[in-house]
Amino acid sequence: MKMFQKILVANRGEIAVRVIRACHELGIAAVAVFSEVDRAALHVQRADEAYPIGPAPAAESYLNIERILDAAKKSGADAIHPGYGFLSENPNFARACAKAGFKFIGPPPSAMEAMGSKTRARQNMEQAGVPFVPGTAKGLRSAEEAEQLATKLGFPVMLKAAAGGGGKGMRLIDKAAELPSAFEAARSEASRAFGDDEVYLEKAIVNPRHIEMQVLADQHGNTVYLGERDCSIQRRHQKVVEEAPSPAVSPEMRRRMGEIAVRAAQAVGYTNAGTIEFLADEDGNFYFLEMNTRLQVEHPVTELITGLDLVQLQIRIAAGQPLPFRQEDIHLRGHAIECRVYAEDPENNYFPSPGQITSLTEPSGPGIRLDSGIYPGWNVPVDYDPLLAKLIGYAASREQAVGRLRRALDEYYVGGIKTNLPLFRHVFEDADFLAGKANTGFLSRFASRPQPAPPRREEEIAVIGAGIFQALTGGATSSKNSDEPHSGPSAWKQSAREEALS
Ligand code: MV4
Repeated sequence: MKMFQKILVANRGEIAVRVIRACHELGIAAVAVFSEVDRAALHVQRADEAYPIGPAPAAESYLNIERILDAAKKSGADAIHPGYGFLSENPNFARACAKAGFKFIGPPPSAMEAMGSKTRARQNMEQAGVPFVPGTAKGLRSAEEAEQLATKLGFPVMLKAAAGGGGKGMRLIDKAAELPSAFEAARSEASRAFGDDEVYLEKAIVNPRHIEMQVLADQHGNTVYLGERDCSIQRRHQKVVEEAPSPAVSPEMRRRMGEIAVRAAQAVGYTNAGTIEFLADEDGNFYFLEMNTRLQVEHPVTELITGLDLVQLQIRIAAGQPLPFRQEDIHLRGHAIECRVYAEDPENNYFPSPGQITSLTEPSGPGIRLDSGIYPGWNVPVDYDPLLAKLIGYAASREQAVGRLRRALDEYYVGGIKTNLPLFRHVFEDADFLAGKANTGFLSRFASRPQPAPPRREEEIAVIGAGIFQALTGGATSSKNSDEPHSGPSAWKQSAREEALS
């Protein structure tokens, strides 16, 4: 199989940098595309060549198939990697790439479509013998039908949009009386949001965990699973902390879940990297939720515990190479936890906090990986998802991985904009999290509890301390006798700490 010479990365931010790195490690040239506000972005700097694709709005740039293909033609790329988000799960884009002569690094468009509608996915899973949440595999025709089925299923039930996903168009219904209005509302919302008013019912799983299984399939009929990720710590359906392996999955459950995920992928002729999402209840039962037909944000935690490079494997698979291992060759080792660092203000309802990064200190050292898309001076645009970087801690045990992340968070400083870094410091002190008991309700319970003030940055402590020292001593230099042994933090630093923590 001939390996690609040049790959265009149809994305931006940290994932574009990630894919460019994989290309360079394989000796493949990388082409970046950028919108006007991304002209100076890190992924543009890291690529071998870069092409403008339009103004800031995604619809006129990163979602513009024609402009991306124009850039691919100009660059002479052989293949296109979509990253995640944007066009990564768009079958028309995958088809347009192939039609224009570029290999799309991802699944066949038919597999995307088989999993794109949640009811079609459920029908496919039913045929494949994959357990899915009890409910209707087809859309509901009327509120009356919804009421009959809901009564049969037993309340509470979940009303969901077939074209939805990620929690959009979903409603929890506790009793029959709520159904007629909820049914009409869900249909009109689905029609507005997705242009498809099909809605269906599921038995509601109370306090579920979101556990997803990574699968990898080549073009020669080999499909393997690479272990699960626990993504239960989410805020408004946005994942915040992900980890592998899941504290709630035993080796036996992993094997069962993995084999079912492989069956699900094979049922739709899947190739390349994909993820089967499950809901797990408190009794260890798990149910197919949906399939993500793309590489996911949280792929690094799987890479760290398997020792595999998923992006390089995606490229090899797209180039026609067979998987270089079998299922029995895959062994999980250690524990990895990922923090998604967002440009959001925790003290203002996590609203996006765009703007210029005036200073940046990034963590490193043992067991720390940082997939970052920013640099000092970068102006975080308001036009896109506010993900800045992913901070991942890896160690032999979950406890050690948490300890590494606590240390790395103390080293991490982003000046000029607000970030959600303080949130992780609190999560990694929480008893339920430390006990591995976090389910999808964790963050909402967590948010309702009073949080200690965020620790101040050394820099801020130093400035405060200097001011206090100046006030206390009228500006004299340290009165310490230079040959006295240093006895702990200096007075001004200590007083600054006391002031900062008051
Ligand atoms: C559910 C559920 C409980 N029961 N379905 C949310 C987004 C989408 N992936 C499916 N989701 C859910 N579906 C049934 N039958 C609870 C959720 C859910 C959830 C799932 C995974 C991760 C976070 C979540 C947060 C709220 C609700």
